[in-house]
Amino acid sequence: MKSRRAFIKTVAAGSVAAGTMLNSKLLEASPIAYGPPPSGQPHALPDLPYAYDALEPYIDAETMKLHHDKHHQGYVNGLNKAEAELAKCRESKDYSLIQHWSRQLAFNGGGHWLHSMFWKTMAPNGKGGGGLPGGIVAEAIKDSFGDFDQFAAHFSAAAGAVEGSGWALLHFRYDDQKLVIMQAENQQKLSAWGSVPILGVDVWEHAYYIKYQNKRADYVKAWWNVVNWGQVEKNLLWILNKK
Ligand code: MN3
Repeated sequence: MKSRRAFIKTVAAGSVAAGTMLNSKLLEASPIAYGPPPSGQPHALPDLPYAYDALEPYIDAETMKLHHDKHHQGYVNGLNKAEAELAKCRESKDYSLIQHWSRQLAFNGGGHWLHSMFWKTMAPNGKGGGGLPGGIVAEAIKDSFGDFDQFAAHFSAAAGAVEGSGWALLHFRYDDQKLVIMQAENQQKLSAWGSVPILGVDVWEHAYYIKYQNKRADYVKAWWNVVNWGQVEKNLLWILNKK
């Protein structure tokens, strides 16, 4: 029988090996959001995959610049700060602010992940953006919602009805292999475990107010013209291949 000390040593060595494997083999390949930061580096703002004005006239350049450069950067900074503060908690064994930093981790981590996905699942209209999904995404939508029009009406309604700031999200749910539409308040509340988003629309006012003012429904209607269904398919295929 192993001594307690030897057991701890074995478990610790296993943890290191597992961490290395996760970093290099699994997370790096994820196409959905941002992928892992370079080893030991803080989280970083990903580049937009197109110019600020590329989604005009549906989403204006000024909104895109502020949204990406200021808002998304803010979530990246907040996530790095939360992780640094949680590391300090572990070092000092002072957990008096654990609730605050745990909340910051969820809010800013959610913001960084969702925005990274959001930029990638849009593309200029006619150049990867808009139209209808094909292939496995079309099949999955039919299987889960009946047809595309029913899916789109449901999704738009969910986006329009988010209270305050948040998102409408299309998730893949692992256990029954269905697509489900959920809302998220802020960046992190109201979605269920066991599923992962493959598409989302940001309905915080910062996402549309300059061009659309209070007309969120008009913004969501315009957003369909820039949805990058090819990226949504990549997201879904990646999940299915990782099962
Ligand atoms: Mn936003």
